[in-house]
Amino acid sequence: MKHTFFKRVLPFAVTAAALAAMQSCKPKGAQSAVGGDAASKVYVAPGKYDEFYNFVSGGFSGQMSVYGLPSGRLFRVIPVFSVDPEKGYGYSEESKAMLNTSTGFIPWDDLHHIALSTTDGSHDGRWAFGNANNTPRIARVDLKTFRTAEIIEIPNSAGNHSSPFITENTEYVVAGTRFSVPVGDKQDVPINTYKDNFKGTVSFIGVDAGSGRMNIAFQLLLPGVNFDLARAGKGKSHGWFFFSCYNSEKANTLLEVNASQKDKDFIIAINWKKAEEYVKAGKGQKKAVKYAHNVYDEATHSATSTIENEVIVLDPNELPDMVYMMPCPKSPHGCDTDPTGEYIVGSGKLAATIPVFSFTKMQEAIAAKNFEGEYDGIPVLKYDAVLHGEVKKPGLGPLHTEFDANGFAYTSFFVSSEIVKWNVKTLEVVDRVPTYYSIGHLCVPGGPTKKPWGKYVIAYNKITKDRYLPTGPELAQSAQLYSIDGDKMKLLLDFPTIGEPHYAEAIPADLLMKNSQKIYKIEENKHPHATLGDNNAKVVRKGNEVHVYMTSIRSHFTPDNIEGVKLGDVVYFHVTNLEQDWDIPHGFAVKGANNAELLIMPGETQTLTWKPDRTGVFPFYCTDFCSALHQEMQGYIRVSAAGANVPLTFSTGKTEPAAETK
Ligand code: RUQ
Ligand code: CUA
Repeated sequence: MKHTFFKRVLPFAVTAAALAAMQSCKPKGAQSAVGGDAASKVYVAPGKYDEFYNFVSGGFSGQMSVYGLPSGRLFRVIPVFSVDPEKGYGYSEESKAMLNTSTGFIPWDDLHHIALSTTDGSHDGRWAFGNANNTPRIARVDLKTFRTAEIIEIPNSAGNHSSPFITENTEYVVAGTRFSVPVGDKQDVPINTYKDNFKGTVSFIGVDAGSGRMNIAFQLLLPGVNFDLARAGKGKSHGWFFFSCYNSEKANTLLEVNASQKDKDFIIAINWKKAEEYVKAGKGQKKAVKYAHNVYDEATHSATSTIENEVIVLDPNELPDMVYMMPCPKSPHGCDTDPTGEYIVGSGKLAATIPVFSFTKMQEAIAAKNFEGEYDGIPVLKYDAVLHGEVKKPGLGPLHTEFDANGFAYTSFFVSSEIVKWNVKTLEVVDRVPTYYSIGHLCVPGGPTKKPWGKYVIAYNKITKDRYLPTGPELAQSAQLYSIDGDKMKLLLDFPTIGEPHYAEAIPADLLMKNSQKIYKIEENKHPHATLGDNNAKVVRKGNEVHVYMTSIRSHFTPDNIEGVKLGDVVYFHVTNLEQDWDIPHGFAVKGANNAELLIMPGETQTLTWKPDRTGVFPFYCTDFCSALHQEMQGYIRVSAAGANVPLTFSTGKTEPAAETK
């Protein structure tokens, strides 16, 4: 049970039956789930392509993984917030800066949610965003290269959970703080002064329409609650953003009890167009902060990290008509807007119903000032005035909702382990299927967009007890694929996933395939230590640094014999892969190095640093099976004593003895 709220839900599960279901983790009918034609529905014949890419959060692995649907085959793990020895990410000198933060290099984080970029509310296939939950950050992955292109840290935030949801044209990705914290100059305060000193923030991170470059456009200073999830308005509600929050009790201890006192928490509605106006009019306050902004440059194949010092903060207590609160039962997780943008669904983990709010009614209630009061100076709209209606008796522990193109919603139920399909207008439940077990998020391809692609709903489960071969105390994390083509949902496939899958998105394959990058052009390689051709390979000493300008091409390194390195030297292997063929990376590793290998794409340059700690001759080799002579792709580097007078030499294909060695 990886997810913290499991613990929180437990004592409050509404009925005894629910408790029983949770403890056994086994809904009825567990065995009878798969229909006879399921296999053919997920069979992708050898050599054929899948229909969708599924981008799945890797949870506490810190990465994003990419599966094909309907087959469930794993295609790639994209390193984002954690080092990845398979690809050298976080180990190569070029990539280290990607993991820099205001507190230095951090090799790990916890990625919960994915957002695929959209234009006019529909997937455009350009970028995937992910959140770092522990040290607040947002990453942008380039879907041409399936590589992390940028990471920006979020100041005044702690536990960046309510993130990275996006607006209709990817104007902004947002970051809502899970933990409220002391904000401003006074940070060192007693924890039990929470109610006075702790604040929540949400940040709007602008995304440049051309380059994708992120910048923190502004932050809103909000009450000290816990922000959970969010969705942008779309269509008629474009210009608004909706955030679910819990702990409106503002508890600072034993939240499982103390943050579950009130019947209702809130969905916070933010008019971000209004916020933009305030920023333009100079109404925001510039606050001193410190955060890292890391960018990977495709021309130099290198990341740089810049520490930024300022953020613009807007205070809704001083700037009216920007923030409203809608009461929402009880500790809402999901906060989802339907494809039309009219309906906002709050999934309260401890609630017995699913409230569906109407954007039109919300606008009317705001115009009529139909408020039931204030919360920290922010107007609270009357529940009945903004409610479209409630889905009655839907299940236990509603968590997250997605939509198809036909007016139906699909809600995951963590406690009762099921997906429930209901009609968004009439609020009638029309179908339900069990999940195995304890589903968290779910995903309908295009489900959060204006144009759902539909066809499947995928469950991302917390527990797989008895579904897979046992693998010791921890079992595989898992997803399940259901068809939603007909009136009834049908289970088609279980497939294991990496890390803990939280949220995921799926996008039609043809939107990405055609753009996929095959090589880095060697003539465009602007890496300062690139070696553009075998003839330019060399070894250069600079004080106690030895720079090896090395090339790799099937199936040798140039140079492959290096002498004259001395103890106390630091050796930099700058390896340029000269290949210009798709899918021909070379690897590089040297014996005794205290980091991982390099994996160098065609046309790319990457650097491995090595500080030898003893004298001798050390082999290096290519780690990626690149040709029939891959096993021959190797070399030696000799390390002599600090005072030795072995000259610096390098060669490839030379058999005569090197310069004398004393
Ligand atoms: S969440 S179900 Cu942190 Cu959205 Cu996990
Ligand atoms: Cu190059 Cu193996």
